[in-house]
Parts: sequence; C-alpha cells; structure tokens
Amino acid sequence: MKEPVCVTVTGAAGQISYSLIFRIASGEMLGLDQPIVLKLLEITPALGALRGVTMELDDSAFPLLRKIIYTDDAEIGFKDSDFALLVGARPRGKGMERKDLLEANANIFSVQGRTINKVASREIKILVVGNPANTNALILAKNAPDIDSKQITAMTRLDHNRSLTQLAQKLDSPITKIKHAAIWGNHSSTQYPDLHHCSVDGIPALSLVDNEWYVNHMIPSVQQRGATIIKARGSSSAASAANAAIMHMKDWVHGSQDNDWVSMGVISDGSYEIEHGLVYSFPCICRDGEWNIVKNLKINVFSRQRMTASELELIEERDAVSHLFT
Ligand code: NAX
Repeated sequence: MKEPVCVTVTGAAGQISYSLIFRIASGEMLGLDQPIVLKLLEITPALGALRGVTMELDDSAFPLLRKIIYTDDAEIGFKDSDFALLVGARPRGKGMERKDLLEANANIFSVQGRTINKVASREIKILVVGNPANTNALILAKNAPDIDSKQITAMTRLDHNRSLTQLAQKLDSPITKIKHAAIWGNHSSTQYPDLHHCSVDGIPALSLVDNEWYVNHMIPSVQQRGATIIKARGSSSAASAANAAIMHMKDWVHGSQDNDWVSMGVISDGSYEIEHGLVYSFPCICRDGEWNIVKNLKINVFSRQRMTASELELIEERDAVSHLFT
C-alpha cells in the first residue's frame, strides 16, 4: 500500500459532490492501492448538511478512506492537499447569465488561489469544476503564483463525453470505437465540439455523418446540453459532471486510455494561435502524470471561426475579472 494522499473537494455538500466524493473514496479516481485523506470544504451554513455526508461516508466503510476532515476554513481544507477538485460555486439557475455567474464566483476563486498558494502541496493537481470553470481556473492560477500553472486545469470533459455519446448514438457505435474527438474553447455555449480529426473504428467520423447533422444538430446540442438538462430535471447536471471529474483526474494521473485524446481546459501556451495565458480547452494526451496539448492539427476555416469565437468570449471574461489578478 502507498502512503495516503490528501484530496480536497470544495462545495462538498452540493449535488455534484454527493456523487463525486463517494467515487473518490472508493478508489475509482486514484486507484485501488491509494489510501486517501479526504478534506471537505464548505461555507458555514452548509456544514450541517456536510456532516450528514461524512456520516454516510463513515457508513460506507471504504477501505481506502483513512480520514475525513470537514471544515469551513480554507486553510485547513487545502493544507498539504495533493489533489483539489474545486466544485464549490454558485450553480447556474434558470435564466441566469454567465456574466452573473462570473461576478458571483470570481471572489471565491481568488481567495482559494491565495490559500492554495500558501498551504497546499507544491505538486498539487487542481481541477476547477465550478462555473465559469475556465475563467475561475485562470483567477486561481493568477492568485497562486508559486504553483506551476500546468497544475491548474478546468473541466471540459463532460462536454467531451457528451460529444462521444452524440456520435455513438447517431452511428449506433460503441463509445470505445470513437477516437480523437475534441472540445475547443470555453465550457459554455461557445465551445466547439470538433469532429474533423475524429474517427470511428478507423473511419473518419465526418465521412459517416452528413454535414447538416454535424453543424445544425450535434454542435448545438452539445453546446446547449447543460441548459437542456436544467430544463428537464430542474437543476444542473450532477452525476455526469462527477463522472467527468473522475475521468479527468484519473487520466491525468494514470494516462489517457489507449493514448486517445481527452479535452481539458489548460493554460494556453499559444498553440493554435490561441491567446497565451487563457484557460482554453484543447485536445490533450496525458502521460506520466502530465498533460500535453495535441500539436500540429490542421485547422480549417470552419474550425478556426468557432475556435476564435470561444477565445473572444474567454478574453472578455478575463478582462472582466482582471482586477482580481495579483
Ligand atoms: P450546488 O449548489 O449543489 O453545490 C455547490 C456547493 O458549493 C454548495 O453546497 C455551496 O454551499 C458550496 N459553496 C459555495 N461557495 C463555496 C465556497 N466559497 N467554498 C466552498 N464551498 C462553497 O451546485 P452543483 O450542482 O454541485 O454545481 C457546482 C458547480 O459546478 C456550479 O458552479 C456548476 O455550474 C458547475 N458545473 C460545472 C460543469 C462543468 O462541466 N465544468 C458541469 C456541471 C455543473 O454545471
């Protein structure tokens, strides 16, 4: 057995965490040989509900779960943290614009960035789930200057998974036959689900579906899927978001399955002429605990327009919160 690692989850009494925490504790994220100390962070009014979650964790008797600490003190929550899943945020409700979310959440992530910078492990791997995830991750990175910005990522894996399933259902194909799907840009309705490099059982995906379906059905339905789910169930995606967070971290730590691509919001190094320093979703391959952007893909005019539209939205978001950069 390995030495225990410390995993912090924020927003731990929320609906995504209710699925996420139990899967982390079971070993699904870091492996069945990795003992875990769970640190659960919430705001003060949610501590009672969080206590209930910890009682359920106790009652699950997870063999890998060495200790549970629950708190409303960020310094305790992030102390020596090796992995942090930042879910805590105000979720998007019916009719709420991203700009409202941006304002409500920017402060949370600047404070958490400074705290992580002060007390977390220098090797920490961070996934930002709370929306607007890309820009929250950017604020965090700007406020945690001693943490390598390659260790701070935002979640677009749910969008990636949604693309895979749309295509699999259209072609009646197993998900496992689909390779090299990609989400570019922001986790928002400007995101660009790209099938130009994608294959299904070795055959180019776009030769198997008609362009009309791809452009007018698949792209908008992936872009709007979050809103569609809110409309149907009255609250935002939870179990599927938790699943995507587990897959994101698992692949980052253990490597992408079969060297396939995964989509991750990461700090742009200027690849594909995307503005340096934005947190932008790129197709990545994970290996040896690191992610790398897939390079040298041909980008046609159709793709470029969509990639740029999402980049412009991220620039606008960044400019709206730049007063919180230290
Ligand atoms: P919930 O409202 O159920 O839970 C959020 C929890 O965060 C609450 O319990 C709240 O008390 C807590 N919280 C608020 N401020 C906090 C702080 N400063 N420190 C610690 N905890 C804090 O929302 P839930 O449905 O779990 O969604 C969480 C976030 O994920 C939302 O921002 C949501 O928009 C976002 N999502 C992101 C997705 C992605 O793909 N990146 C998809 C799913 C989801 O929409």
